Order: sequence, then structure tokens, then C-alpha cells
Amino acid sequence: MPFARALHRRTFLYTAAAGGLLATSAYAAPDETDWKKLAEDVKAEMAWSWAQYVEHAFGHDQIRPVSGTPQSFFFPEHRLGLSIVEALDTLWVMGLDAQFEQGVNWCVANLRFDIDGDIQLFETSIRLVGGLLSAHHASGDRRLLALAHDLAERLSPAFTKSPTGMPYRFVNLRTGAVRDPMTNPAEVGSYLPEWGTLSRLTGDKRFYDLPKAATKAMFDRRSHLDLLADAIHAETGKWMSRRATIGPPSDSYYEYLWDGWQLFGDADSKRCYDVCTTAILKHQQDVRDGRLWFAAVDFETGARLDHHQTELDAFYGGLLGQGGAMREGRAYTLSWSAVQDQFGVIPEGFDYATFKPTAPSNALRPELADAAFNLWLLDKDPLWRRIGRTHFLNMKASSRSRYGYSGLKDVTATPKTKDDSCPGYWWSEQMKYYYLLFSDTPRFDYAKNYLSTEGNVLLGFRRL
Ligand code: DMJ
Repeated sequence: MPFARALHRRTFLYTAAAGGLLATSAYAAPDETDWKKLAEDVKAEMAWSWAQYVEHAFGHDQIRPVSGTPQSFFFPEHRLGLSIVEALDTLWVMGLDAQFEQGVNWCVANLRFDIDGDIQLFETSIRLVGGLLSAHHASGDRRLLALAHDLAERLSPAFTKSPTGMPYRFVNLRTGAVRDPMTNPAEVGSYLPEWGTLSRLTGDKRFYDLPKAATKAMFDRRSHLDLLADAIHAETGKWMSRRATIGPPSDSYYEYLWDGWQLFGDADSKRCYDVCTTAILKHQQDVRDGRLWFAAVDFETGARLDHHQTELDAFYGGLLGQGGAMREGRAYTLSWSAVQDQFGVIPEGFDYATFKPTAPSNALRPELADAAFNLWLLDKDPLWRRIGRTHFLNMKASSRSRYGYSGLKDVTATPKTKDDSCPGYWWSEQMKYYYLLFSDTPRFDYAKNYLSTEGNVLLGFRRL
């Protein structure tokens, strides 16, 4: 039975509750928000943050936004301009064209990947390969495509040297030496959109086949309940955990199953997505106080393990909506919106049984804004814009620092305490989600588009 129709008794419970929640929620009431003005505010914050980064850390991976000092992400001794690559397509879609050009010029002049150092395949692919490809999509500049191609070529031994086809976690960019076979679903299966795009643009089929084989190798090892555990050995193919979760380190594996279908019409990806999602909806849904959550369970017995969620799990409501399970996607996103309303900013770790944080920090996370944006693309319900507005305004109130936006050490403190870091994804994800959600920009095709797990736009830009 298709998962969208596989209604469970619990579905009716939270459907009723979500109806009640909507009726009483401040987000349901019509309001007079000037969305274009709000979009201009987002753009102004992006331009201001970019100017701070250019002045105090240009070319370094990240800026420390409280102290105004540079921070490395990949290698202490090599600058890979992570924040630049992550920011590029956000700058472009906002019409910050001079800043976009400044960033492209830096990449073309400085980015070289012939480095004798081990790099993490997953982070490098979603952030740098994806960022360069989305900037190429925005501008048509083939020098950016050449950089993405060179980088993916250097990363590919992580796949080709593995006996199972599931990639090693680290690879040396110069020698192709690999290490760390103990891996997880996200680090096995989050490559097809970027590498498939590269395959399309270069005509080299390997870039499609390698990630697809890795994804299949993991899917083929699913339990008889059709669940995946969250740790596996890439050389032996043996599971190293029994815990099934929709959150990290499994999250984007599920996302990229759907995305393979959305972006390339890959029917195998769709089939795998449907099988996994049906199993997750059957075994992991948990309703507490009328709110929908997804519990971690034993992947072979389905037994509940805990009530722990991470903030990153909030992406899943958007994915469920995209895959056709709109009712569940909506309910789960409303659960996270309630957490946002409770704490202002969602804590990194959260127990839904007690409704209390298990980790009070927040690393400037984008996932609720991501889900709200994806759901809004599907049904244009203004509710999602309002949830996105709260996400933006609360972030502005608590994270704006002297030299940019900062993660938080404790979302429960008054005032919320800052951690002096601005992760690369901040430039690529929430700033873009807010802007696309509020602006109705003609530079983006709201009907046909694709954004990666890192918010990189690989389809849908309009060069006017
Ligand atoms: C981003 O790098 C991506 O969204 C990834 O899939 C998960 N974590 C971060 C943002 O929280």
C-alpha cells in the first residue's frame, strides 16, 4: 500500500490535534505582514554579514562573529573559502551581484584542491561540490564547473576503493588514500543530486553511477522491517548499530532518495524512498499530547529506544510533504514550531516526552525554516511563511553579533549566550530559505526547482 494512504490509527489522533492546534495558533490568524519588506530585511542582513566577513575573514572558511576573527573548517593550513562557496548562490538570488562576482573571483583565483590532506567526503561534497555547482547554475561560469569537477574527481576514490561501493568517510585529495570505513546512512547516501548534476554537465556517467550504487548497497542491507540502522562498516557491509532514526546520522540518506526522483526522475530512488518511508511511518511515529514525533527504534524489532530528537530532525516534515505524506509532514513541522515557540530558538537536543532540552545549544540551525519553505512551495499556506518569519526574527534577536550571526551556547539562558561561530551552511541555507519564502523573486522558478540538503539550488534559477 502506498505510504501516503497507509493511515495508522495514530494518524487520526494527531490530525484532530493538529486541527485544534491550527485553530488556536497565532500563526493561523491573517496578518498584515509586508512580505517584500521582510525579504528586503533578510537581504540587508546578508549584505551586512558578507561585508563583515570580507573585512575580517575573507578567504578563510568561516568568521567568528563575536570576535571578528577567522576560523578554519577543513584544514588549518589551507583556506578553502567555505563561507564564500556556501554564500554564492544566496548572494546571486538576492541580487547582490557585486558581492557574487567578488566571491566568484576569489574562487577562481584561489581555490586549488591539489592538497596532501584527508578531507571528509560528505561535508566536502554537500558544501563545496554542491556550492560550486549551484554558483555555476546561477551564472553559467564554466570555471566554477571545472572546480567542482576537479574536486569530485579527487573525492571519487572514496567510492571506487570500497569493496561494497559504500564510500569511506575520508579521502586524501592528492593521493586518493582512504580511511574511516565506519560510516552511516547520511555519509553513504548523500551524493546523487550533486554528482548526478556533474554527470549531466560533463557527460561522465561515473558520477551518477558511483553514488547510486552506494545508496543501493545500503538499501539492500535493510532489515526485514525495511528499516536502516545508523552505523555500518563500508568494507564488510555489516551493521554496527541497531538504532533506526530519521535524524542524524541518517537524515539526508532519506532526503536524497526522494531527491533522486525529483531531480532526475530516477524510479529506483523513488521505490527505495517509498519502501523506507512506509516503514518509518509504520514503526517510528509516536504521538504525545497530540503532537507527532518520530522515535528512534530497534531496526530489527521496531522496539522504541528513546524519545530523543535533534533539531536537525525538523527537516523531515518538509521531506514527508514532498513525498506526498502532507498530513504527517504538516503535523511534524507544527510539533517543531511548538518547540520554537517554547524556547524562541530550538535547542540542539530535545526530549519530546518531557518537552525539555537535552542539549541547550543551537548551531545556527536551518532545519525548521527548510521544512517551512518546502511545505510552502507545495501548498502556499501562509502559515509556513509565518513560521519562517518567527525563525528569522528570533534568530535576529538572539544571534546577531558585532561581526555577523553566531550560534548559541544556551537557548534557555536570558539573554541567550553566543558561541562565536557561524557555520558555512548559514550562508547557504536559512538566509536563502527566508528570502525565497518572503520575496517572490523572479530569479527563482517557484514551480520547478531543486534545493540540495545544503540549500544549494541545482535547478530553478532564472537568468533574466
Ligand atoms: C547542513 O550541513 C545540511 O543541512 C546537512 O544535511 C545537515 N546539517 C547541516 C545543517 O544543520
